[in-house]
Amino acid sequence: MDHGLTRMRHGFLLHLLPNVAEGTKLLYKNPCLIRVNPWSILSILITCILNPIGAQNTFQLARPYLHYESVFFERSATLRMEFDQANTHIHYTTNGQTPGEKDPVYTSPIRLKKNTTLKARVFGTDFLPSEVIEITFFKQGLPIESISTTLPHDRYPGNGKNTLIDNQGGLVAHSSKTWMGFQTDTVMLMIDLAKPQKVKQVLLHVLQNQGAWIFPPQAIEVYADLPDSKEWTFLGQKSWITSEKEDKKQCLSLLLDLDKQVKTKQIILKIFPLSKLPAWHPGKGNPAWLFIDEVKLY
Ligand SMILES: [Ca+2]
Repeated sequence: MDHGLTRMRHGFLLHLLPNVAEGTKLLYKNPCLIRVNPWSILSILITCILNPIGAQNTFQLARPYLHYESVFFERSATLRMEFDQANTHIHYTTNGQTPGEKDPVYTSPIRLKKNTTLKARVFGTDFLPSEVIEITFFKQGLPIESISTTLPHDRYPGNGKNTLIDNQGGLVAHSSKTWMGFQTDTVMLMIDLAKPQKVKQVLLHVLQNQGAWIFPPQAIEVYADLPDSKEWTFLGQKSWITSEKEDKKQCLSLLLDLDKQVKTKQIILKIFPLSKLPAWHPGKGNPAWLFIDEVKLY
């Protein structure tokens, strides 16, 4: 999967940003959980025999809890972080850098007022620092009046017709009502803006949980209703490989930058879910699920 920035064939830039990893409160029941694997256990035993005093720093701390209502917000969002173990500190950054011990220490809830990617990591005496947890928050885009969608699957209807424009979402649990789940060959989203606006970006927020057969889409096409055309104007498309193995359950932000701004009141997104699960997957050959929780125009 192409993380980062990819030049699109028809004039878009696409950012595929890993958003929420596994560290939400829903998934981390035990913040003090220590991660080890068989090789590290063997390593610890050898280290204990050779150097009993220095053995403890072989253990790695788990990542911190993140508490938030949604990664989407109108005016501001509040993020609370937690790690309940003595002699540990959460360090974080908002500049894209990997947090180190010289970066700010989390002491109280953080209020965010603009699009922000936050990275956090736990440090503690005698332990290896945790892995980095990363989350991106998104401010309200252009005011959307309504949205029509392909009917979602009966089991994952979301939370009503405004599910994709209600500023709720960003939870990794696919059972959350914030997700609309689709298992079909094409998903259409017709977005009506409150008034004609210059649109330069489209954001689609999706889930990746390969164990539950949920993959990002393999392609998106964008159309706009422009005043000088009687038909929908094709603005471009992007396709990419989404079938590579990824163990992490995470939200992904698909951000499409239009090269030129178009003024329109209606946008259609034609989204193509992954049609066949890859050969390495237990469900190989079957269609993948597509889970979407929010769409935004900027
Ligand atoms: Ca939503």
